[in-house]
Amino acid sequence: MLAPVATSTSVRIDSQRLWTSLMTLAGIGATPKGGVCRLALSELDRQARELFARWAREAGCTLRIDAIGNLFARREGSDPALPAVATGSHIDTQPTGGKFDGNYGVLAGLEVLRTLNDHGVRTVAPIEVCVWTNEEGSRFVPVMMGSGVWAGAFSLEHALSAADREGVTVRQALQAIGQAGPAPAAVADGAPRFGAYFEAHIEQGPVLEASGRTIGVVTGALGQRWYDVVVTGQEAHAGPTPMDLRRDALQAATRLMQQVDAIARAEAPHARGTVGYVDVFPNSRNTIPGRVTFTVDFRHTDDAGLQRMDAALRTAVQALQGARGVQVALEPVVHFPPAPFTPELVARVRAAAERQGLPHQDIVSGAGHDAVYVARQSPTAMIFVPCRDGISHNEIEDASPEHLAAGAQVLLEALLETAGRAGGVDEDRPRAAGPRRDEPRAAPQPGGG
Ligand code: HGY
Ligand code: MN
Ligand code: MN
Repeated sequence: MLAPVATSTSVRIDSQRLWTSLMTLAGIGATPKGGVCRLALSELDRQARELFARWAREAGCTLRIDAIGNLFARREGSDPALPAVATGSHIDTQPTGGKFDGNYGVLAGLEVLRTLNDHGVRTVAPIEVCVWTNEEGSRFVPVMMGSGVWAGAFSLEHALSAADREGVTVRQALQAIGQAGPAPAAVADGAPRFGAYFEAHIEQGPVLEASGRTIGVVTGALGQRWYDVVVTGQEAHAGPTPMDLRRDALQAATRLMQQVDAIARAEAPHARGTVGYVDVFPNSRNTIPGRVTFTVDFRHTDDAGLQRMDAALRTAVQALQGARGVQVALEPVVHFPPAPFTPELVARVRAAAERQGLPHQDIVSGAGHDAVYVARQSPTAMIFVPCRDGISHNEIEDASPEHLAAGAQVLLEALLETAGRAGGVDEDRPRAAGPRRDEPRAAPQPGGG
């Protein structure tokens, strides 16, 4: 990893251009309530990828796409043999997602490249902005899919064969939108590691706003365990069937769902437990439900805690098995332990916030991020900014241009310090006249700057 070079810079990101780019991207999949619904590998995801690719090319980047659809926009440095210093996030959203979850990290990275172009700054190491496939895990499981394949958390085949609730596989969806690329998807198969990776993201919780801080210096992220649960009873008529002869899948499932909440509360304040998806079959008001499918999302600050929650859930399932004439199937679908980020890079983020005079605090991420898997292969850190009322995974998700700009400036500082600065400002480079706000300037060509 490169030793730090510049400790501060007069190279300032363009807040208005960042905001305009965010609002332009948010127009793809915009919802009436002001959010974004852009599911992974959908037509809307394709449109958003195309827009990002156009912007990245206009900024002088080359584009690489791998076999799971991860996109890498590369700005060359003076020493292309060095591992890239990378940033990025995701542009797929929740069904009732917001404008900033993931999108901010990708566009903050692009804004850094545009700003370096504006100032004719060449770095020593190349910089790459990543768009990771299917971070949300809403349409396709596992979550953080593209970064998980890249890091070796699961195989490319495991990811490609994952299917959505309509039975469409990731492989089919990638083909349908033309996003299956030729580059190797896993580090183990030759995908390049990074010299360092920094991801900017909204906090998606209330801590920074409540404490009046602008920057979250993210030290790590909670571990997670996800499950699919199927409770099987027997459909029967709601009228003639006596209460004690019913095999009511929904009544049994709701008891288990209550247990999910109780198991997490028993580990408070270090744990989270959520049932986010429920499907009742046949979902008819006068038929006793014969089958209920639901999801469990457990999180914890330490893996032993996650282990206890797993054991408690299995005990609850066991106790329900056979009771009330139902069968319960529990399938683990995601498990990753808590992820600490790289102290040296975390310190670099903290120092950059301090140099900018930005109020900051250390924080652990409750949300999973691609950085969690990237940290398995490359030195990694994250930068958080507040979001309004701590609300995310909600169409009202909001963040202030000032906070978003501050986070992008900290990102620029961290990237520039880590990638190293190859030379002075290219003074004779004509500074483009005021472009359309989201029209970036081309990168300095190799040999210039
Ligand atoms: O679930 C998460 O934490 C992330 O939004 N995928
Ligand atoms: Mn996210
Ligand atoms: Mn999310």
